[in-house]
Amino acid sequence: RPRALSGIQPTASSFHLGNYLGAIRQYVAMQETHDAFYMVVDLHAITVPQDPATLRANTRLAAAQLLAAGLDPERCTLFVQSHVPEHAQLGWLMNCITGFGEASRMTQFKDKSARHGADSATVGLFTYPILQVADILLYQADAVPVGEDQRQHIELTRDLAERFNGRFGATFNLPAAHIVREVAKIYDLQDPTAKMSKSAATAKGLVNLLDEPKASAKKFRSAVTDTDTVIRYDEKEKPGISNLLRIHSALTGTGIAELEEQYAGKGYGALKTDLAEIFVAWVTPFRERTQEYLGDPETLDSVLAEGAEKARAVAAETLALAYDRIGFLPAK
Ligand code: AQP
Repeated sequence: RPRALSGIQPTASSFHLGNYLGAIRQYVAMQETHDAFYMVVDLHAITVPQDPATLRANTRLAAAQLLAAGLDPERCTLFVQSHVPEHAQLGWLMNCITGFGEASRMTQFKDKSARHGADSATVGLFTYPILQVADILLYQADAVPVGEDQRQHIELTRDLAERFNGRFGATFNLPAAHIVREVAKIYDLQDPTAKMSKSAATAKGLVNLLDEPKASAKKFRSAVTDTDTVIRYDEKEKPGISNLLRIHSALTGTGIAELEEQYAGKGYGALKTDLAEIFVAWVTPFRERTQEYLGDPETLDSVLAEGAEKARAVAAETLALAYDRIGFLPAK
């Protein structure tokens, strides 16, 4: 089986619909086709300030949501990044083969540092894509399921793997991004030209999975659309309607063309109301399952401990090979 690897940050009190459709759904599907490794990336979370108690709680919460979404510890390896020290260790090697200019071209750093203020952005935030490179290469991953915003980081991963292999001999597998076009970028419900994101301009545009479903339904019903009345997929002219159609299609499995037919002659209100109901029907059991996993932290922690053990076995082997290739003297 090919290998898959991905990670998600424990930086919020809930995942949002963009995280779910863009990434987590693919994690679940790839359990069937790949030898899959998924992690809660707490090392990445601390690239921006975190309150320790909140970070710890959000890490368990992230794991509970991943299980509630359908990850099965029997069919994938689920773990917490800091439980596998090889990530930070290989991260250092990757830092040492990355050009400063190359790292400076990462657009996410530009966006995020602008948001936090250039002077208060940390060096960790600057080098986080390089740690992500190590995350992926440690598992010799073939496929990395992510949203569109991560494409540049997967390209960096391939560049650095090729560079290392070229300098020191074949060490790392070259991975490819696994991006599902239709859900690669879910947009903010209030600003359908901006990515749905936890740092959204207004809370009204962000659909959090653990929010009260009634509140999320209201957000769908008041989604920003256009002044036309025809329900038609057109990303340029109708970004709001196109976003709603894509979400509808992803949650129901109905093709976009079929949806256009289904809503022919109906108003925007019908689409919004239906979508609100579809979302509530999906999210209600998801929230219940998350609470069940959270209610049993001992089981949750032992799932994560077993995952870390399985992950370490693979990571340690790759790190040992990379240490040898780069010329480190073996410890006796
Ligand atoms: N809007 C989105 N559409 C599709 N995929 C998305 N992802 C995030 N937003 C969307 C994907 O979710 C995965 C986990 O992302 P992360 O843990 O790195 O979270 P993030 O990117 O920090 O999430 P936000 O909300 O976008 O955070 P900020 O506001 O800090 O930028 C990734 O695979 C990501 O592509």
